[in-house]
Amino acid sequence: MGAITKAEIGIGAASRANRYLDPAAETMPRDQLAALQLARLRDTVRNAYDHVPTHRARLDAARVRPDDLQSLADLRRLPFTVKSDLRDHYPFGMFARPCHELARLHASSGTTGKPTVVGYTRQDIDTWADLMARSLHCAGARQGDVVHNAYGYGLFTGGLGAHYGAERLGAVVVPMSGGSTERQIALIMDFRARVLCATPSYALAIAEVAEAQGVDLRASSLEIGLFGAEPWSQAMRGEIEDRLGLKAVDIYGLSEIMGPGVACECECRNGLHGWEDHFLFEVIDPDSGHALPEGEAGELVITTLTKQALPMLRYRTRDITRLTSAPCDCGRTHQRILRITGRNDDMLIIRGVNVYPSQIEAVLIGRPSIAPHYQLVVQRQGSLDQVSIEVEAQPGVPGESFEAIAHDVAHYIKSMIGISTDVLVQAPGTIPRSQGKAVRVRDLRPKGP
Ligand code: DLL
Repeated sequence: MGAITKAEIGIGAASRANRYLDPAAETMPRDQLAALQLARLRDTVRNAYDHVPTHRARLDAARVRPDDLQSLADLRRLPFTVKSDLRDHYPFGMFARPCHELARLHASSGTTGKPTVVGYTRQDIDTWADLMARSLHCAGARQGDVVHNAYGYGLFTGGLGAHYGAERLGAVVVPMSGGSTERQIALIMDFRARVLCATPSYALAIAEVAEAQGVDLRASSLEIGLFGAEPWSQAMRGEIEDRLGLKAVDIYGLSEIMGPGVACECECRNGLHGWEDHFLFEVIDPDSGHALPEGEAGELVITTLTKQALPMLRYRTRDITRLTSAPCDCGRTHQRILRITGRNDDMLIIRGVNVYPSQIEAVLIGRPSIAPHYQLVVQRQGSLDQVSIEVEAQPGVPGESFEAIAHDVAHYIKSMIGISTDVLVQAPGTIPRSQGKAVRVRDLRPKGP
């Protein structure tokens, strides 16, 4: 097959010019947006109060009735919801609709105990498809594009979420799922995909396999990647863009709230627009639970505004980020969530210093002789946590130099983040590659109190 230039891929120039998929919603003046949010918040609280006993009991305890909400500031009177609420009421106890009225269930396999189950009515699926289409469009995908979807299909929301959104956009979906990386590469080339949907770690695994096969994906039809489902650093973005020759766009979501498409970057790539006509976003201090002023880093809390089956009141995501409502050059009026630096659960406290894996990633990527694959191994030595970092040498780097590289990396981490770590440099290919969410931390500390 002859080489195709990116300009030859069949997308109408006219449709490229359409910046917004839903201009009225995406550029809604903020006062109108606030009025819409308040009306929808009242409906959501009513739905939760009338149909979910746990919400009703908590709202009663907080002395809040659905009709009491006078302004959006009253949001702070609502009780929080946490992940364990879903587990404690497994499988359907937090649903506001009986199971037979649902169209779909998804679930995430928790590391401990019962999975978290989420449900959707037909209308919820429809809204999700709209928001995912909006996100894809916001990232630069257009009607007629071939969208290669390497998010896992099944109970994980990534695969079907991106699938329905791409179909709603009018794109041509390749429902690939994760795995069979060689085949993925062949199909990206043969079907001339313009858009790749994958976790950032799997995108890198695709790049690596392509390079080993002698396939230059940088010269392929790929132009845009929608990467999310796990934290990734700006350095990782650069690495992926260099090796895949595309524009890497950050997309965020979580199954408890909907799935992918809760927020997405636009062409400015300076934070992810959170779709405020369907969700309310807050950032709180994770210890005190108090709302933080805009711009301060804390735990992201999300309230759904249109979900029927699983209304969520002030859901504590455990994701750490900041919000800004400063105007964006793209013209969208929706707030931006800045890059998620990590999850509260992933935060390591190393000799008193709080560290997220993504901070270490940002330091590792781009170091000479080091490949962008790593794992942090946490162990307990006496009463102290000890972190060792396993990294891989780039192919072709001689084994004799591993120790010197390790020394250099440890020194660099110490100077950039301020923590002392043991670094172990291993041969290329040693660290397991992900086909979905990468496992960055191996926690070998004893479990329990
Ligand atoms: O990961 C949904 C998704 C699929 C998002 C595909 C984006 C793309 P869960 O499996 O429920 O849902 O995991 C949600 O993943 O709370 C974050 O900790 C993390 N996460 C998701 N997107 C990002 C992102 C999907 N862009 C959890 N950056 C969330 C950092 C992310 N972390």
